[in-house]
Formats: sequence, C-alpha cells, structure tokens
Amino acid sequence: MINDTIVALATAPLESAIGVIRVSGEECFILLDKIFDKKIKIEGHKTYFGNIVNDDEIIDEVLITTFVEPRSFTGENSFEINCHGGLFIINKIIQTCIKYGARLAQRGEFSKRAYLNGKMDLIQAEAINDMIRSTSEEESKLAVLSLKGKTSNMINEVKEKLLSIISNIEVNIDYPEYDDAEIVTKESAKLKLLELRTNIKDILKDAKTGKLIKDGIKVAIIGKPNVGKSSLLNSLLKEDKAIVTDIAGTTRDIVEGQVNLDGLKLNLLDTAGIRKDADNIEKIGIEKTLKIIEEADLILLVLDASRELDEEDYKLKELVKNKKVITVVNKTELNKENKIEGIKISAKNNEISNLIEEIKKQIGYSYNYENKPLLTNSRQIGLLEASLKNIENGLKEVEKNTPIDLVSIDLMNALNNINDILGNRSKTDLSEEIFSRFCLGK
Ligand SMILES: Nc1nc2c(ncn2[C@@H]2O[C@H](COP(=O)(O)OP(=O)(O)OP(=O)(O)O)[C@@H](O)[C@H]2O)c(=O)[nH]1
Ligand SMILES: [Mg+2]
Repeated sequence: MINDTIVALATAPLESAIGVIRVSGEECFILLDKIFDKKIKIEGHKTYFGNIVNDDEIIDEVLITTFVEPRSFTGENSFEINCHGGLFIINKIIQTCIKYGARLAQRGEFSKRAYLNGKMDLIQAEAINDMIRSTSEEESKLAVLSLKGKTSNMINEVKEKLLSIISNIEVNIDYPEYDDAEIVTKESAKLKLLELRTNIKDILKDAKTGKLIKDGIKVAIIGKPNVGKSSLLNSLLKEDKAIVTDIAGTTRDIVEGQVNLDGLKLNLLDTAGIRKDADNIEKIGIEKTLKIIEEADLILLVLDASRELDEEDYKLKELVKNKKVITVVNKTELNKENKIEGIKISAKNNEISNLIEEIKKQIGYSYNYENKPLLTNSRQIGLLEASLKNIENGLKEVEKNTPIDLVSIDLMNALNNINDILGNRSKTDLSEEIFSRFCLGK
C-alpha cells in the first residue's frame, strides 16, 4: 500500500522569521512539481530556491529541501519548505498542498511513519517527544541517549539473554537427542533466571531516578502558621512568589513553583498553615493542605526555632509520620542554641544550602552524567515490570520442579513484554495513543 502524502507545520504556529512545513509520502514529489515554480530533478538531499505557486499566483519565496527515500526522517520521500513565518502565508501554503493531494498530518504521524518504516524503534520514537518536552539539562540528555539507541541497546541486551535461555529450553524439548545443546537442568535454568532478574531489577531501580529527572518531585511545605513556609518557598525559588507577612494565616491557597536544583526538578507547593482556630477561608485552605500532604512525594515540615514547640507541631509530626519527611527548623538565627531536631535553616537570610543537600539525599538522587541510559517512560517501565513478574513466576515454577516446557510459557510472556517495549511485536496495532501525544509536524 502506498502511504498517502501528509503535510504539517513543523515549527510553532506563531509569527516568526521562518516557518518550516513538512511534507512526506511516496508520491510527494509529484505534489512538489505542481506547487514549486522551479522544475527540479530530484536526486537526493538538496536545497532549492524558488516560489510556491497556486496556479499562477505566487504565494511565497521559499527554500525547498528534498529527502529521497529511504534516507529521510520518515524513511519515505519527503521535503521541507522553509517559508516566511507569517501564519497567513503558512496556512495558504498548507492549503495549496492539500489542494494538490496532501492531507493534514495527525499528531506524531511523521514519527509514526519513521517507526513503521523501521527508521527507529518505539523507544527512540518516544524519545523524540521527550526531547521536545524536556525542561532540564538532564532530561534532554536522557532523551538524546534514548534517541541515539542507547536505551534500546540496554533493553535489547536483556532480550538477548532471555532469548538464549528460551532457545536453550526449546532445543532441549524439541531435540532431546541433540548432543551439542547445553542441557537445561533445574539448577542451570535457575541460575540464569536469577541473573536476569537482578539485571532487570537494576534497570528498574535506575528508572526511579529517570522518572525523577523527567517528572520532578512533588514537595509540600507544611507547618503551623507563621513558621516561614512561604519564605522558604521564595528562598528555594529565588523569587518573591508567595506573600510573606508576620500575620499568621497569610497563605490561604496553595502557591506553586518549580525549581531546578542541580538538574533535579522540584515542584514546590506552599500551603496554608495548619491550626485549630482558623476562620472559614483558612479552613478551606487547610483542607487543601491535607490533600496535598497525601499526594506529595516529599514533605518539608517547617518548625519555628524562635518558639517552643507546641501540641500543634507534634500533631503535624504525627500527621505526616507515614510520609517521606524532612523536618526543617527555620529562623535558627534567632535562637542558635535551640535543641529542636531537624535541618537548621534561615529562610529569611536564604541560608538553605544544607536543606538542598538533604533533599537530594532523601530522594536518592544519584545521576552522575556517565552517559548511562535510564528508563523514564511509564509505558516502558510498566512493561519491564510486567516482564520481571513473568520471570519471577518462571523461577517459582522452576523451584516447584515444574516441567521445563511449562516454565517457558512464563518466559515467552516476559519476551512479549520486552518486545512491546521496543515495539517489535506487531507494529500496526500499536496504539494510536502513543503517537497522538506528539506535536503536529513531528
Ligand atoms: N527571623 C526570621 N524570620 C523569618 C524567617 N523566615 C520567615 N520569617 C518571618 O516569619 C514571618 C512569617 O513568614 P511566612 O513565610 O509568611 O510564614 P508562613 O509559614 O508562610 O505563614 P502562613 O502563610 O501564615 O502560614 C514573616 O514575618 C517572615 O519575615 C527566618 O528565617 N528568620
Ligand atoms: Mg505562607
């Protein structure tokens, strides 16, 4: 089947100096011939200067770059139009392309074609999206590693090990008389599966850091009124985002801010101070605070060093005892001798570096730029977890002395899950959804 020709704006739909329109499809050069006034001989990667025309009307003066299959992003014939970046002109060019046989691309359709045409596996395709959306240095570095196939290699190594175990078992079952094949005993199967299990567990452990780098971590700042929660938020953000006053009950609603601490994205939430005798508006704020506590990955429980701790402080400690908590003792410069346990800071004077170190320590952030690929994508992580379960089931069966051919059912399931990570199984029924998350023109 011939792929139809698709067209989309690849740059942002904003007025700018230049806009790039992408066109892809086996027959796209027939279209190009109709809309470009220079007659060109298509012979690979070349750029041509000329006009986009609709019959006799000149729409824009452009540069056209041609890419001949299979040496193109999508793996099929394609070209890019560098036109002037006015939205009116861009729309007119796209409409002209449609008039001469193209259709508007769906989200991610260019990447989907690249994937279907074997230019990349699914991990690499998803990395394009991650790259476009990355908001920190580390996140974009990880996306580049994925795009370059490093993450795929890591998954492929697991797959190879699993395949070798499965094929050994199959040979034993199908050709018991075959002398050259390694005989799979309960012990040898167990040993190999245990090694594989460790391997996958390590990848999943690292993936936690990957997720942290990609999604950031939700940090709720809680405490009694007036202890300096909003001051701490401002100090972490290095800007006066939240209102700070000496009146208890200043913050009524949640104030959010994002900060990048040495590559670690923190989604900070400053909350309304919790106290018993709050007015009605404050009570609503406190309700919200309680909900935020539930959702947060990390709690900063702020105490005030200039006052004695009271019952309400202890109640708060109790409230968060099942969460990951850092107790922060603020306003330490007012009472240097205080014996309150916790990380001592002064939000007002921006003395918070020990807290930043503690945050990193608490969440086990240890990525150190050694070009190590990490899984960051929930779909990929979920499938790897599923394959770990399959392998663990296989191990249980081995323990129970189940015939080895039955064990291989679990291992085949593990293999299917790993193939799905890479998108190797059945390309066409892969969900539209994966690609629909992309930008237009990608
Ligand atoms: N001396 C000193 N004062 C501080 C420090 N941090 C905050 N403050 C003061 O404490 C008062 C309360 O600070 P906020 O940051 O508004 O406190 P909050 O916990 O957000 O209060 P609510 O929003 O009412 O719950 C203000 O007057 C701040 O200037 C600190 O480290 N040292
Ligand atoms: Mg406040």
